[in-house]
Amino acid sequence: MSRPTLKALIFDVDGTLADTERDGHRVAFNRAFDEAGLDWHWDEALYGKLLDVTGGKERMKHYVARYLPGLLGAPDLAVTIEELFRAKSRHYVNLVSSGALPLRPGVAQLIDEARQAGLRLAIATTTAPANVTALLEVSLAPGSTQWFECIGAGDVVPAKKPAPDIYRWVLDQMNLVPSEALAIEDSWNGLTAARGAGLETVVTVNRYTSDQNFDGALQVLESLQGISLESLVTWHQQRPSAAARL
Ligand code: XBP
Ligand code: MG
Repeated sequence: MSRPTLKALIFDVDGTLADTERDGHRVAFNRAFDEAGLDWHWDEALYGKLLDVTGGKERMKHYVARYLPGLLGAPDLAVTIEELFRAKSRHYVNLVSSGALPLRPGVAQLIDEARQAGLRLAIATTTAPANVTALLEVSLAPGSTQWFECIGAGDVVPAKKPAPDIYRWVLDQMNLVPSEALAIEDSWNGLTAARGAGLETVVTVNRYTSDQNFDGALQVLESLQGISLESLVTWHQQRPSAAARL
């Protein structure tokens, strides 16, 4: 039986394309809290713990439940979180637009190589769509949003990573089976989501995720610097599930 060709790369955004968590989302959350007159502050260490929960609204709800349980019964908590989320998203887009969040090393080169080779590109992320567009347009290239055939982002599926739903949604939109694509992720939550959808996954760690468990990843890398498309194709062909079918 012939091995399925790699047809598509599906990229996570936060922590994978850029170090957006520490220098972007965290800063934007804190600006939203300040603006609202709240004394909440998420330092780097606390934010690392909060990253266990994906999704900004979900992360704030988790923070209240874990650290401020007295507020849980407040009748306007859901509204407050929605307002904070809107403010945080505005601050995040402003930060990205100022050029504060460059892509991680090797990302632009790999995307360029994949485009030249005719691979299909997609995004699977839990962050809001406007955040993805801002990062691509400012930190990758103007117009680069169009390079991605499918952008799965935010609340398009209710269950966020580590649930596999966002990857399943992207595969469905692109009419691909999992063996035809490769996911690129940075975290346990992301790896678990991608593997749950049947995708082989290359992990590129960052400071927040380097100690996480990446059992089941095809490769675990420090970054994508110097990683060629040919390497990805080779790893994809050699994946254990492909060997089992030969
Ligand atoms: C990204 C996230 C998101 C961002 C914030 O995870 O967990 O919650 O931190 O995004 P992944 P929003 O890289 O696995 O997609 O505030 O826009 O939800
Ligand atoms: Mg990520």
